[in-house]
Amino acid sequence: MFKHAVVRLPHTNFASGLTTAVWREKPDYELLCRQHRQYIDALRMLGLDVLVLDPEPDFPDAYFVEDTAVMLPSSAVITRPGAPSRAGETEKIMPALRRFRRLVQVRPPGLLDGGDVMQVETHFFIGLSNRTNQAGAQQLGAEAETQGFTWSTEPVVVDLHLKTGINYVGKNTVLCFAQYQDRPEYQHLAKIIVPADEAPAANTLLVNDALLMPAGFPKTRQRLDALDMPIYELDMSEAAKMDGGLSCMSLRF
Ligand code: CIR
Repeated sequence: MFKHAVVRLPHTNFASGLTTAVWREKPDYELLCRQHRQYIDALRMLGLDVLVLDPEPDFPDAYFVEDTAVMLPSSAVITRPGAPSRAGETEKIMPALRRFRRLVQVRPPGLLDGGDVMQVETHFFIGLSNRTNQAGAQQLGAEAETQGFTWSTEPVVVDLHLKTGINYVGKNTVLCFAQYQDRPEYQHLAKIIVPADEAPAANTLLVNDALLMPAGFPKTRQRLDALDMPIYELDMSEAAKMDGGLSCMSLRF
C-alpha cells in the first residue's frame, strides 16, 4: 500500500515541454492546473499523503516527476533522464526525496526514465527506449536486487515509455496495447487489451487497490470493470497534449 506521493505543480511554460502530440487545441494552463488539482485530490482520497512541490521555471516537463526517480523500500534511485532538456530535473527532486529515502544516483553512461519502469509485485520490467539504456536499467536492477526484487529488460515497442503501452492494474493483470498480447515476458499475467482507438487509457494507475484512469475511454472502462475494483476517471486532456499520463505526474511509495 502506498502512503506517500510526491507531485510538482506545472509551470506556465509547460507547453514548451517535449511532445509528439498534434494539438487540435493549444494546451491550456488553467485547465491543466485544474486537472492537476483533481489528480492530487484523487490521490488524497485514496489515502496518500501528497507532498506538492513548486513549479520549476527552467524545466517545463518537471511536473512529470515519475521520470526522475524510482522508489524502492529503502532507497530512491535518482534517474538520468534520457532527454537532454530534462536532465536537470533530478537535481530539483533530490531534496524532497531525501526526506523519505537514501538516494542512489544513476551514473553515466546509464540513462533511465521512470516511465520505462513497471513494477509488478516484486519484479521490475524495465523498457529500453529512446530514454532508457541497458546501463541505466542495470544500475536500477542492481539496487533493486539488494532489496529482494528481480528485474528484466525488454525493448519498448511503442512510442515514448514502457508504461505508455502497458501498466499493472493488480490482480495479476496488465492493461496493455495488443502488441504486448503474445510477449513471453508477460505470459504469466492476465491481459486486458486496450483498443487501438483508446490508446491513452493504457496509462491507468493502480493506487491502493483502486484504479485511476483517464476519462473518456468507455471500451477500456468496460473491460476494467470486470476486475471489480473501484475505478475513478480523471480528465487528462492537457497533460496528454504533452505526452503525459496519470502515472507520470507522481511518485508513489
Ligand atoms: C516527455 O516527453 O518527457 C514529457 N513531455 C512527457 C513525459 C511523460 N512521462 C511518463 O510517461 N512517465
